[in-house]
Amino acid sequence: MSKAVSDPVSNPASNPASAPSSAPSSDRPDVARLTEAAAAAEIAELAGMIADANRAYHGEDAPEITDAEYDALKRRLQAIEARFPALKRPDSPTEAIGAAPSGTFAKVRHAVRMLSLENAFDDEEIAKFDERIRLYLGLGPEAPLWFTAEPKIDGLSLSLRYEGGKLVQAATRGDGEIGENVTANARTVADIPELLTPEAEPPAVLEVRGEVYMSHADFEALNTQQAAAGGKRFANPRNAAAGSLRQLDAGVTAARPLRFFAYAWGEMSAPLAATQSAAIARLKALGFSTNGLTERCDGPSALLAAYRRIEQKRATLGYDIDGVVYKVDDLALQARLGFRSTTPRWAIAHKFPAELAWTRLEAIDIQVGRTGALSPVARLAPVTVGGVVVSNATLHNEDYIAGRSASGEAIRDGKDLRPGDWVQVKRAGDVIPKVVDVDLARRPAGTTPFDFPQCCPECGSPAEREEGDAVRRCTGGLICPAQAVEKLKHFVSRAAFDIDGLGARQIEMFFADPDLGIRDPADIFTLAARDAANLGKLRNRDGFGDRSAGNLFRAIEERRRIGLGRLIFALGIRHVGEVAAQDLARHYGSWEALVAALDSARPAALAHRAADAAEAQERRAAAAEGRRARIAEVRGAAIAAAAPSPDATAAWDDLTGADGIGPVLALSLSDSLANPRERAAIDRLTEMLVIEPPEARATASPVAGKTVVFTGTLEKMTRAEAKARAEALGAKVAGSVSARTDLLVAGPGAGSKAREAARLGIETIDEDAWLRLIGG
Ligand code: D41
Repeated sequence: MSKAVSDPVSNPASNPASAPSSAPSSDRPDVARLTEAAAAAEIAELAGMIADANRAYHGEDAPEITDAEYDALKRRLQAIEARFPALKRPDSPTEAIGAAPSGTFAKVRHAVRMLSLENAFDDEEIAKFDERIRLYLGLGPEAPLWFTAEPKIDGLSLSLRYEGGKLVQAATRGDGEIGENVTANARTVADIPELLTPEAEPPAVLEVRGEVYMSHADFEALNTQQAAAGGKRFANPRNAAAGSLRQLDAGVTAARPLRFFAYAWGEMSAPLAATQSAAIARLKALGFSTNGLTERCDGPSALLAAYRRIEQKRATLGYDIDGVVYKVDDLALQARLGFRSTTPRWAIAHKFPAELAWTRLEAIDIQVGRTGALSPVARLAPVTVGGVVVSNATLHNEDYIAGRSASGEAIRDGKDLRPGDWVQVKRAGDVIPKVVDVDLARRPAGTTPFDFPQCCPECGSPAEREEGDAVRRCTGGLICPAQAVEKLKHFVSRAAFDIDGLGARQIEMFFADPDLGIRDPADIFTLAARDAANLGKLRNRDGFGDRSAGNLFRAIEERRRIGLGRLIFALGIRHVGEVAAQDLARHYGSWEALVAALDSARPAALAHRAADAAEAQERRAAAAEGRRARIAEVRGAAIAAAAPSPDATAAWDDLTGADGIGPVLALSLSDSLANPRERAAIDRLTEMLVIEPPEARATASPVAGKTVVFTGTLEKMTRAEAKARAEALGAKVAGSVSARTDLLVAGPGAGSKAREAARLGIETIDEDAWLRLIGG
């Protein structure tokens, strides 16, 4: 097909009837003659063809239809929607203003992870930031410690890779590890140089990181233009920048006035400089825009002064900023400080205060989440807060609505919230807006306090609150459709199974369609087989064509092989986040070992649950009687009464002793695997998977997997730094010496621990030997 197709809407008979099925067919009836049923069928078909075309455009395979054909498909869909507005789907491709559905760009693994920033909201947190760094580095309060302060641009971060001074790749941040390849689009941004300035001697490999943003003036002009063309307006410059960068058609990005500030770097074949400020100057020399308001500051008071100066200029900058970023200037110190799981210890974002607005609370809706939590949501009369129209806000939980905290203290001076009230809404940066105050003087007559539901609004099961939990939860488990669908969404999410083409939207559609039989995760892996056997046909529904169905089946097939940590996280068990899931994976090494340990530990888990209940009761009794609670005694008695076997106790102790695993998480995990319905669903799933063992952390290091104890005085680094570095190299750091200790690092003044190590025959070295061992 090379011939352009004339507009099938205005001239339906102009195209010969030889077009393949993937092209806009010519023999479609005049829109004016369509029955409603025929229109509904055709809308689904056209949406499927457009979705297929979008995927083909971005997959390996070349586009199968021409641009003109693609436009014709869209125009016909628009024409049908115009005649039958009631049939228009909220996710219609005619509504997409740019933001391509995620998953249509190729994925890119960042050579060096893109970290996030810790946030601070007040001056005190900045003083603590400085203190923490001094403590970690072992610097006294008087030792010089320089920082940089720079505006925090409210855009989206981008990583640009240069090889031999030439731009070879641009990737969005994504989850920090994997982003999307937007190279063609980035090349159209004027501030992004195609070639680095040769005179500045660019390193052979250099990844430059920074923020893509849009100025206020360009944003206004774009919205005026969008409105004139009948398109949707963007809510703010940030959304406009994101939507423009993530265009499938780089030609569209080129027409959007995007800008870029460079502020950091990833992989490099040679260091840029010795300090943050010099590195930024070097980036400028290499051809990048850098922010001219960046300053060097010698401590917290200078940082706060810089913050005030930047805040003063905020309104006249001409682009959005949402705070000031502080970074340790000396790059050698940055390297020593390193990072926690996702944020560097050497940087912090000092955010500007949140924006506030008053509006009417129209209704309180209850949403049911993955773990059954009933979350109240405020439906608001739309109001602009800090440049964004807000119509929903979180109300946290039932106590928050009632005007008291879980421990009974007053919130908002005890004022409750009722539908019809005038409420104050707060929006801080990118966080979800909150309702923070209510004006009782404007409360309409005849209102009553909000009656928080005692039953799940989705499945009718009782909704209960556990001891000490502010949240009321649906007890329906997987019989609750809301929990089931949220669990499925979590299961396919990016940090879990991350199945291409199967996102939250598709899960909603599949779940709503009983014929497809997607109820729990295992059903995803039987979808292709059932489709082949004509049981749950995916094709010709929900916008899926033959090709897109095939692509989805392939993407699902690719995920049959899954890492143990991802699998554990994907199960969506309460309290088991990404980090804990990886910790569990490393601790047990295999799915079978984890399950066997949990089964074995179950009686001890139940004993601890009984002990928790006894402890809570004892605390209440003690408070009432004005005496001290006998917690250890009561717990001991409860556990003795349950009498778990020594094996069960050992399995439980091993679980709760694992890195990062506490008793709350352990109980939640134990409950999930002991629940017959959940266990059956999990067993059915795991039988269909190939579960890969976790990679040992930093296996190349000589201390990986070793248990190390530090004792005595360390002279070259603080205890915190020693522990963090050892852990970064894959070692476990323990507080006391036992038979499981592999190595004792003893400084001057080492006492009982050194003697215990000698008695057990454990290798003992001094700090210098330790530094030689870990290579510095
Ligand atoms: O202007 C910004 N938005 C900005 C973001 C900045 N000036 N500096 C940043 N520095 C970092 C580190 C310290 C991690 C290199 C950042 C960000 N990160 C960042 N932006 C979004 C996530 C992280």
